[in-house]
Amino acid sequence: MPNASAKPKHGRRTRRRHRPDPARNELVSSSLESAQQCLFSQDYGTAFVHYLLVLNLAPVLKDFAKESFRFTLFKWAEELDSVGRIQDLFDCYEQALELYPADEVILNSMGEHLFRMGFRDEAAGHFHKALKLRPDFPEARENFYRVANWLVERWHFLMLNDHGRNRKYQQAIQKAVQNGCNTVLDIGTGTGILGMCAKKAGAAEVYACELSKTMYELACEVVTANGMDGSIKILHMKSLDMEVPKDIPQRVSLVVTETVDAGLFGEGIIESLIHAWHHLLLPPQRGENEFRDHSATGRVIPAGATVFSMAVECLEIRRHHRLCVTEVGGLSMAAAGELQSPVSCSSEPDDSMEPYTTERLSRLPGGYKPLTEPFTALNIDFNNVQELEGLSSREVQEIRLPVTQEGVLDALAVWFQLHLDEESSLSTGPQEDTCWEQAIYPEHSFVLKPGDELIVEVSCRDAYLRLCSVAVLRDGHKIPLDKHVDSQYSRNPNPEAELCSALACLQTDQSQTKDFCVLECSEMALLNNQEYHLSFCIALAKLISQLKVKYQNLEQECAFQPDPTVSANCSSMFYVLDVSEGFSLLSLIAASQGHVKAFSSVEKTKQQEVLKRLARSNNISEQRLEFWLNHTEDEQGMLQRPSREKLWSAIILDCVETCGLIRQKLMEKASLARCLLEEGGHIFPAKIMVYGMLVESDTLLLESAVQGQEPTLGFNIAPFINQFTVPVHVFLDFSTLECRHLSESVELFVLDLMDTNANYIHREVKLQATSAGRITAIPFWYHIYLDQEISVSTLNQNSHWKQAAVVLQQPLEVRAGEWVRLAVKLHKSTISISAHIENAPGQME
Ligand code: 44T
Repeated sequence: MPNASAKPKHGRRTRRRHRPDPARNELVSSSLESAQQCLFSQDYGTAFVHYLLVLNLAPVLKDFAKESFRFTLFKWAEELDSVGRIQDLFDCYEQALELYPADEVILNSMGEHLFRMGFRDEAAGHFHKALKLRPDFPEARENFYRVANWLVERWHFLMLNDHGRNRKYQQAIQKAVQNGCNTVLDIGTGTGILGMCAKKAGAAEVYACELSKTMYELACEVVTANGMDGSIKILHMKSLDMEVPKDIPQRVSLVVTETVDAGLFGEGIIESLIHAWHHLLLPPQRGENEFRDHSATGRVIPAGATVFSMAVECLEIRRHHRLCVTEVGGLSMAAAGELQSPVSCSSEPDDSMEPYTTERLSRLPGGYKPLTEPFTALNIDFNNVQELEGLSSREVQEIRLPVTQEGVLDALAVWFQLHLDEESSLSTGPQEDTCWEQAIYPEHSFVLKPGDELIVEVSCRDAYLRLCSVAVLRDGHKIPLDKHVDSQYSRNPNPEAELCSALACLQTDQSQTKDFCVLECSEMALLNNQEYHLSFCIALAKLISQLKVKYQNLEQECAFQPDPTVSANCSSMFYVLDVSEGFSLLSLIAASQGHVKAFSSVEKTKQQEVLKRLARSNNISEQRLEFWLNHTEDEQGMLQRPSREKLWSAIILDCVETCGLIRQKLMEKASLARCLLEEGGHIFPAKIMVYGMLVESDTLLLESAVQGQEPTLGFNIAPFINQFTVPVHVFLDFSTLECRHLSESVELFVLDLMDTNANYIHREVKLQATSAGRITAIPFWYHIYLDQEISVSTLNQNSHWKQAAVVLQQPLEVRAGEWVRLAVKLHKSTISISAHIENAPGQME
């Protein structure tokens, strides 16, 4: 909740039994009239107050006034939101819900506001409630699916489906408990699985803590369903806030935890364990030969970890972290300045930057090339508190690595071995058959040769392991690998850019200030997507030349028709509006065409500066490019008219999200945009064609839900966590997905943005299975048609888009040659698909 006072104020209004009362009736009817009048004159605040009065005085009118009341509430909330009166907004919703506690539309709408304000758990609660009230309410369902991914991250399914990992943890816990560790704390319990293992192994007391509210509630449900609610105490808190005896009665002899991410330390395990050793665990076992009384000493599972790393060349990583091209859509990028992804590889780390991203190396399109052998970057003993404490204050360690293969150093990949105890361990390495991803530390794209030695600095700061290749030893010389690498070594040279930035530093004499512009990884990949920009450039040039012809014809007509209103329309300036989200070069590409004034939606100052620099260096007059979000309070007004006489020649919409889904509200935006076009003007793209294919993929199933009928380690977990299964899987890389294709690709749907009314909302597609198998999913992607001829596929190798897939609830067995009927639905911007075997009506998805 935004704050405590936003809670429903029950009992504020006392309800009395109403007797006929003419004065009251008078008040009700006059208030109702006022409400309707205010609504008509768009004074929503006053209308809302009148409605509250009416409905509180005359509850019989609730059904009658419901629609108008909702409308008033939503409009008033919009206004409150736009002026930042958030508390008032939530108060209004609370009041509305007092009147209509079971109104799924109000609940859903409140959820949407909560979600936008960042209250995801609360939002999810509202969507869930709305959905329970009306399971076929598509808005609430879509919203719930959107938050489900945030609330219960998809890796929970992977981990629970990883039987090897489950069994190893279970055995290690069982052994420890049997050896006498009989009081146990599970830190970050998730679904409660490790805590339940400890209980089942015979531990006398088991405690568990979980900081996520959704996961905590899930753990409570699971533990109850397994008959352990009386014997495991679950706390909704971060372990760092736990105290003895306030939260647990005494110190425990065993802490079990799997609060590790792909980079090992990202979930804060070091800090949690230091705290646990000081406040929650019994003192550690000292000395090897000492008599071991496990109930009087403390220990941790996992006992420790070894972190490995390796230098790799990988184009896929490079294009998400560096500008790899010198020209984009006809523009020279030389003056772009330094563009960085949010993942820093600087030797002086910037705290605001994450040191790594994560990828499953084995699934990267185009693969990767190891340039060194794997090396041990760090060894850590979780049972040694001094060592844990020393980690962050430890000196930076320098490691020298022989380069074994020639290639471009794009990243250091990191994985680890988790030592559960002396005997058993789990590895998250790229070669293993595990569900784990590896941590990726992007580097400077420097060409390494066999015989070189790479110098890597390893340190630990702010609970992150930091790795950075700082220099290369070649022929006895040390070449530093920071930003200003000598371009003779760099495979990804942007020498002009370096010259420009060097010049800029000289001019301002601020050679020390780091001036760079941060772009999201997907924005960087977009910039590197030359095909998309070139297609756009051609399509726009085509449109402009068509419009020019139209104007020339008009001008000729004007010459014979000296009517001032007509000749005013014959001016030869074209207005292009780019409403892409985030960083986009398209406005500048538009402005580079003659006679175009372009409006960009780029908001961040640094990014605007990059566009301005590029405009200057590409000889585009500054007046040709405007950042309309900068100087308009009236967004709508601006959108509507670039100048008094003109409408837009082209409006560029950003139609597909990087994750592979159609952008929300795309069709609404397209309808609006269409009204703002001049005659002959275009929306880019003009249409989108959706393609799909039948596949059998176990990988997708493992990421979607806990599979199989067997209980997980003997516990009943699946039905609970599977409530958070969503039917559409996003951020998929179809080119590397382990799957069997069971059909050719087929056109599923066409979305016409130039004529949104022409779109169907339901379509049946029949396709023939090319081989026998189990249809588990239907991956889908788009051909984005900029105009009738020019299109870009989101499946292209250099695309910055990923794909999405509908995962069927029940796999569908199919024989080769059999026909499959797909029912494809589009609701707002959400695609849903169900599959049926033709001539077998009983079998349904
Ligand atoms: N993901 C691995 C990271 N927690 C696992 O709230 C591997 C990612 C992954 N609770 C693909 C594959 C994989 N006190 O529910 C979470 C979290 C909770 C705590 C209480 C604390 N100090 C903490 C710290 C974390 O612990 C749970 C598990 S964190 C594991 C992260 C399959 N992508």
